Formats: sequence, C-alpha cells, structure tokens
Amino acid sequence: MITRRQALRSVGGMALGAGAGLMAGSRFAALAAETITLPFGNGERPLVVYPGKRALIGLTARPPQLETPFSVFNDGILTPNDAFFVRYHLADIPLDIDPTTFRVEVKGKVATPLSLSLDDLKTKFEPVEFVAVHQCSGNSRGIFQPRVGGGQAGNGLMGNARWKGVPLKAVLEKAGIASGAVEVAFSGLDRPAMPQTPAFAKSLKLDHALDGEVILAYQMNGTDLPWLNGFPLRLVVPGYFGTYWVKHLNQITVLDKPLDNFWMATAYRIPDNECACVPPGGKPEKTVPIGRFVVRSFLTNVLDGAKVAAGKPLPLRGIAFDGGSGIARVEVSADGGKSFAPATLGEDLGKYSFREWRTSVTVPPGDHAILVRATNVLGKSQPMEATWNPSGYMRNVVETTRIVAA
Ligand SMILES: Nc1nc2c(c(=O)[nH]1)N[C@H]1C(S)=C(S)[C@@H](COP(=O)(O)O)O[C@H]1N2
Ligand SMILES: [Mo]
Repeated sequence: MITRRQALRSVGGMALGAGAGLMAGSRFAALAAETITLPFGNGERPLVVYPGKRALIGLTARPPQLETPFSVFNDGILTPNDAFFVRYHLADIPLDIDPTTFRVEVKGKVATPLSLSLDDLKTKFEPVEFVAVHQCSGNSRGIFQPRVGGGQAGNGLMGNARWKGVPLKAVLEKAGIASGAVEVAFSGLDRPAMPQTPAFAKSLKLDHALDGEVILAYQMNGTDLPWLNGFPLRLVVPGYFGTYWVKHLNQITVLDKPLDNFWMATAYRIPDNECACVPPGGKPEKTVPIGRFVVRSFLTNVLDGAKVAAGKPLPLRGIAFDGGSGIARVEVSADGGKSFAPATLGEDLGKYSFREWRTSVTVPPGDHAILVRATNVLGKSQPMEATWNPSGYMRNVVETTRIVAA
C-alpha cells in the first residue's frame, strides 16, 4: 500500500511536464499536521503541500489557491519558487503540458500570425531578466473591515522574484501590428469546469503591451517556472496586479476593440477616484480596471504580540514596494504613529523589487505599537487609516505591529 504522502512525494519528484504530479495537486494534496491562523475571524487555515511547493497556507483546493506564510518574507528579499503563492480562478487547470510541443499563438490584428515554441522564444529573441513583485489584487482582503466577499487572504498573496523571458514588444513587432489595433488579449491553458463559467482572459492597452517592460516569462529565480505558477510561459506585467500575469500563456490576440469579458468588464475593477475607495459598505458610482500597485511596507522580523526586551535596541527589518517608481524612503514609529524616524534602505534590486529596510528602536517597559510607512519616488505614501472598496483591493494602510516590552 502506498500512502498519500508517499504518492505525493513520488510525483513531486517527477520532472515538470509529467502531468500526473498535478493530479496529486488537486486530488491528493497532503495536509500537513499544522494550521496557521491569519489575523481575522475564521482565519484558521491548513498548511498543505502541492507538487513543487513547500507547506503553504491552503485557501481552496479546486482550483488550488495557496498563500505564502508571512515568515517567508523575513528569510530574504527574493521569494523562493517553492514558497511562492498560487492563485487560479478555474478548476480545470492544465495537468499535462509537453514543453517540446507547446506553442504560443500570436494572432488577430497582426500582419503575420505566429506560432512560437519555447525554443523559438529562447533562441530567436533577446532575453531580458529583472526582479519584480507579483501581487494578487485580493492580497490582504481578509483584513478588510467591514469584511468583503472573495478569497479571505492575509498578506501572503505576494512575492518577489527574478523573471526571465522575452519582451512582448519584440514578439508583437515580429508579428507586425495591423492598423486599428487597440488592445492585446492573453489567455492560457486552464479551462472552466462548467460551460457557464467564462474562460479566463485579460487584456492590456496596446501602448502598455508595447512598452518593452511586459515580458513573456519562461524562468523564475533562475529555473523553469513552477508548474502552479504558469509553466512553461506566463505574462509578467511589472508593477501591475497579478490578474494580468496570465499563466500557461498560449494565446496572444491583438484586438481592434477593447476586451469586454467578465474578467475585464465586471471583475477586477476599482472605484474611479484617487483613493480607489468608497465609504465602508458603499458602492462605487464608476469603476475602472485595476492597474498598478499602491505603495506598501511591512515589518517582517517582529510578529504582532511579540514580547521584547525593554531599554535595549530592538533590531527591526522589513520590506517595501510600489508600482514601479521605486521606494524613496521608509520611516518607522515606535510610539504608535506620533513620531517617525527614517530606516536604512537595503540593496536596490530595481524599481519593481521588494526593497529591504532596517532600523532599530529602544522602548521602555509597556505596550507599544510599531508602525512602518514607505514613500515612493513619486512622493506617494500610505494612509494612516485603511481605505475600503467592495472587492477588497488595494489595501495599503500603514501597518501596525503591537509589542510588549519588559
Ligand atoms: N491562466 C491563468 N492565469 C492567471 C490566473 C488564472 O486563473 N488563470 N489568475 C491570475 C491572478 S488573479 C493572479 S493573482 C495570478 C497568480 O499567479 P501565481 O499563481 O503564479 O501566484 O495569476 C493570474 N494569471
Ligand atoms: Mo489575483
């Protein structure tokens, strides 16, 4: 008799491309003994193991949705592939992709439709590589007050990786954009389990698709993309929310009118105002598609409720990022937000990357609140009060960590 855990271990060791491994992902995901409790009501979650992944926070099994335990962000500025979050919308995820026969089609309003193999992408185009944060629009949604519908996530639907691939611009130019083109649509190999569910497709405005920064990525942190993060090819849209980062990408269609499917016209939209917010419980009058990340910062080495030594320097470190202007400064308050002092920024891995910060504070005995606030190169900072919208997007309040010093 082979146990579930042994089955998982054996398929986990199989080469990518062996789709049976993913069957294990949906049917036999191993439950680790532990659970993690996220900081909101009904926040208890199992830790689950999927092929190619360490134990991650399980949100749903069909489709797989996995959150990165927050402690990973204190381990290093790049998020390891096996710890990187996973989000799918559709239950019928690809389980069997042969990288030698895989093709991505470029079609629609183009002069010459293309069908490119991975080998074509790797040998016929100049590769680019950069570090960029990937973050789901629903990151931190579970923390919203009042609560909102949708995946109840803590702060672990984000990660920072080194992406390698080919500029979308180069591929589109090879196909030749025809006149009248306005948008480019992207879809992958996953399918809805039921015919009523709309297939997943997203689009970018033509000028965005041609900005030279959007890439078709085939590597993440120096190796093939993990299966669950879009093997063998995904779109990387630096600075933009994850909904545009289409996985298992096999269709690129140049359009002469905007894509108005469910995923563009109904879902993934934010209030059309400066704060992307409405009064708690309210409804926006007008919405626009979600776009760039707002600036965020986190303390990673001290957990909420930690007991610390009074009267001695307490080292603090964490991460900050924004939608691509870069982090100009990070400030930390140890007095509940009355005063802030600058932290020291770590190595600059590029304007789309997590930026490490470090400082230390010395606090007297008692209860204290540590606050961290980042400002980006455009001068945008984080609000002291959390903003609200009905989809639970764009959370970027100044985070507070309570400590007890004795
Ligand atoms: N093919 C496909 N691509 C997709 C999705 C999907 O459901 N199917 N979800 C999108 C969303 S909303 C997010 S946040 C990211 C998640 O990427 P990850 O699983 O690599 O973390 O993939 C995006 N690309
Ligand atoms: Mo997402």
